[in-house]
Amino acid sequence: MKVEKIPATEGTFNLQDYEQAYANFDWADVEKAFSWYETGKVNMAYEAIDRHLSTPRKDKVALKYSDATRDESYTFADLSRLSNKFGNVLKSLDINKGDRVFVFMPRSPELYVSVLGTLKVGAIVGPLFEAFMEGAVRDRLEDSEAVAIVTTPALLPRVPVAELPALKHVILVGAEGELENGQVDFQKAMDAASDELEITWVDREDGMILHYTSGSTGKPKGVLHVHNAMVQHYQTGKWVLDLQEDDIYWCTADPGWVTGTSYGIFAPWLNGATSVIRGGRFKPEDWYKTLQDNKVTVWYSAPTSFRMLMGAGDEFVKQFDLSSLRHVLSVGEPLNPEVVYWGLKAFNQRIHDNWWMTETGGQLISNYKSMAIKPGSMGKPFPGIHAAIIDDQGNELPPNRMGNLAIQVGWPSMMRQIWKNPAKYEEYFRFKGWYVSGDSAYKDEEGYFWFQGRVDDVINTAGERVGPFEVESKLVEHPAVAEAGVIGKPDPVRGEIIKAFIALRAGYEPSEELMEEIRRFVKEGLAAHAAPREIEFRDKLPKTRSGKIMRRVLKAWELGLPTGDLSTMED
Ligand code: 6R9
Repeated sequence: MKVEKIPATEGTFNLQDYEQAYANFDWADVEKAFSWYETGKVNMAYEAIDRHLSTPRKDKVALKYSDATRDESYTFADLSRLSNKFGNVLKSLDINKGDRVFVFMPRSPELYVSVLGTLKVGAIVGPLFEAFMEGAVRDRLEDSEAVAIVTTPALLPRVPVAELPALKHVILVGAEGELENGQVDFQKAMDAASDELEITWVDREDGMILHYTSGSTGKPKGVLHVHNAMVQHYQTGKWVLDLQEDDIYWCTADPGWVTGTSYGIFAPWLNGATSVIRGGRFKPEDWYKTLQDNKVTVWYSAPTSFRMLMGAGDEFVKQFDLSSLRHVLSVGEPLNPEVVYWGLKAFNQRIHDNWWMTETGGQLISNYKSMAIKPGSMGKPFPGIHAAIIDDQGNELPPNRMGNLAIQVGWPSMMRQIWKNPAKYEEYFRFKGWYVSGDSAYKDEEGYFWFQGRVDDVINTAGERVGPFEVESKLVEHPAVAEAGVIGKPDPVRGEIIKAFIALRAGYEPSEELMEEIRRFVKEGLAAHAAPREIEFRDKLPKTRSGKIMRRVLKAWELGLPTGDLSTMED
């Protein structure tokens, strides 16, 4: 296959020669960058924030936050002080090392301070999307036996406190009026807390953050990362994000998604960069203004956002001065070549695609500034990462053969546990020595990797991973729904949209109104992004003899493709 290449760029980038860097790389060398290399005292929050206080970065802006009503800057010293205070708030509630503390609120400085303060007392952070509805919140808090949640009065009704025996404290940001037993006023507690804190030192292998993510079956799984992940966050921040001292960096991801923590919190601050955080919802004008007004130099976003910006038109972009940009990156789903060419035209930047997962904790395959880009490819493995395509027996395949994208085990930010589910964890490692991603891909003869799809049925809509099973389970809770099968249907803007095939219960007739009602039911019961944009009523759904809905058959029908082997399908 002949593919066009966009030539390498230069600049301040320090991975000058990929091949050589790859050959000479050793994670052990990266460890020397951390203070624990000398002191033996480990804590992610210390390395990301407090370590900089003995350097000129102390008074540098770490967090530049804005939304419709706020515009605030926090230095590394400010974040150190505030997270110390929050650490003391948690200590006063007897929250300690290993306890799970969830954050459930819109992006705000308080959210970032809460994450850092939680880490400082050695507790494990569990970030949630503000869009989660009660059921989604319950599943996660229940499974992890969280002891505290930081949230807002507006979101509080979605926290089923009475059904969560382990949950002892609800910390309310923006609390008003009388509080109930177990509720804490964030601001009052912060005001009263000392800004000096004895950081809880942990082991590099101790739990740090718990991200719940969807699989194709069952409930969401809790992916546990440890403090040692910082080794990967730091070095990929240097070589993939290309963070330099004077950069103004903007990662558009919410901390509810792993990109919003690994690369929205850890990587930039470990590298001492200024991080821009924009609150509120996506609006093209708002985003371009954020880039322009903050003079953003490094911008990390997702294909779905780039596609929406592209959709807003080329004339629109020209109204903004985006000349500060020097490096643009994308993750979350396949980056269409069309979007890469648009980036060149619209703001004269290559968009650098990279690939990784919640489970991998950090970037594994990337396009680097120093490398030619083949639009449509995810790039090449990061130094220290051995990626390969393996067949269903675990054998490595030669170039240009599609198979399972797998990574040799042993990189610093690899997940260490699926919370309380060792069997699920082991499934990823079913071939000795390999982590199997669940994605299919191939590698070309030059070592570039090309994404092909999910091996399982997980849907990726606008960068959000949605397990079909979760949506189906919610659908069948509706009184009119007998059975539901949910698939991702290719969509030019969102990557995929959720399409539901529904068989109705007797006595119910298909109608527009019913469709709307069912959609609303999922939206309110699960999350807005999980609600099916398309619904098709059918008399019967294709199922296996053991009763599993055959999504691949639904998908084949939808796309007009051959259905493949139907031997397991019920009559
Ligand atoms: C970081 C993140 C992981 C899944 C992954 C794959 C898809 C991510 C991609 C990509 C094509 C890319 N994905 N990056 N597909 N090209 N550059 O996205 O984590 O939310 O866990 O999703 O997303 O299918 O397996 P997560």
